[in-house]
Amino acid sequence: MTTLQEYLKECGAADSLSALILLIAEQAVPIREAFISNQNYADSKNSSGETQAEMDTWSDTHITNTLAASGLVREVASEERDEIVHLVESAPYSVVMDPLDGSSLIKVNLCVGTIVGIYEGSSLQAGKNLKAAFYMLYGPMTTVTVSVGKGVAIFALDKDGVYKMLKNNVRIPEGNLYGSGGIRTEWLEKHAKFISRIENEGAKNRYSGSFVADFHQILTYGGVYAYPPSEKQPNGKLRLVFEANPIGFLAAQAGGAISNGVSSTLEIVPEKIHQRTPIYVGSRGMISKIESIE
Ligand code: AFP
Repeated sequence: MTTLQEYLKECGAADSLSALILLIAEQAVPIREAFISNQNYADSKNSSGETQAEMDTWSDTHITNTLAASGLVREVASEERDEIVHLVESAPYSVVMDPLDGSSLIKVNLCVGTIVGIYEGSSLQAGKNLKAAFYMLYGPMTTVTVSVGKGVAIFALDKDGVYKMLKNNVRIPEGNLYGSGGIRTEWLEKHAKFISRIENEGAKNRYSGSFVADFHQILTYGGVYAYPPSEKQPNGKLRLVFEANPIGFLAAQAGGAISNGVSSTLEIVPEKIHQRTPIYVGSRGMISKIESIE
């Protein structure tokens, strides 16, 4: 079975990029071990004003320290920090990350993950410029879903600590699942129309509260994950840099798409690190439908 390391080589990824991906992917082991002693919320808020879980700050510190020691990273932009962390100025890569996505689900032992994007140069670039994007999922298995611009592949961590390929050339089927964030009574007309249209066409609702896990389901079965805008949150809840861009890159590499409801978020050059965006990500048919509604 092809290992993650072999796959990256076959894709022609630069040795330094492969080393960085493997280094971050290896951190799934200590992150998983830390769940048991970091079950609670911390007394802190992140830059978006959300209460941080102990695992948010633990994973953020752990991965940032690991990146600092690697010598491969120029900047780290993390959902859990106000500012970009500047490391080695001459280093080739910048890392954007949500170190622990879906952290409200830790207490209930549902699936959460780590989302990562890697750019050459600085961290505030359009998502279409990503050199690599991947996420680790801490579910029944520990998996890595990765793209270095040559399609998408999924690997599972075995008992010897090696990521072995589960699936190559992953394609998002058109599918019929949807998961939408926000409160139904606060949905704007466009989003409400979209959801009722796809429900009338037979779409079934599945939403957990962990973007990365919900996206993985859409990647596998097809459909759409949405976090829409509302009057109170005109840009929705999710973040362009840490969440939309890496996941959108993976979706596009799997034949799907990401949109803010009007056009692709992968084209947007971020103006600030914690910029939010409405998100619709999934199969191409679903994304065309939301974009076609006035
Ligand atoms: P964090 O756990 O990293 O704060 O992210 C949670 C999240 O951004 C995303 O993973 C979920 O899909 C979404 O928020 C859930 O939001 P609601 O609780 O409003 O449904």
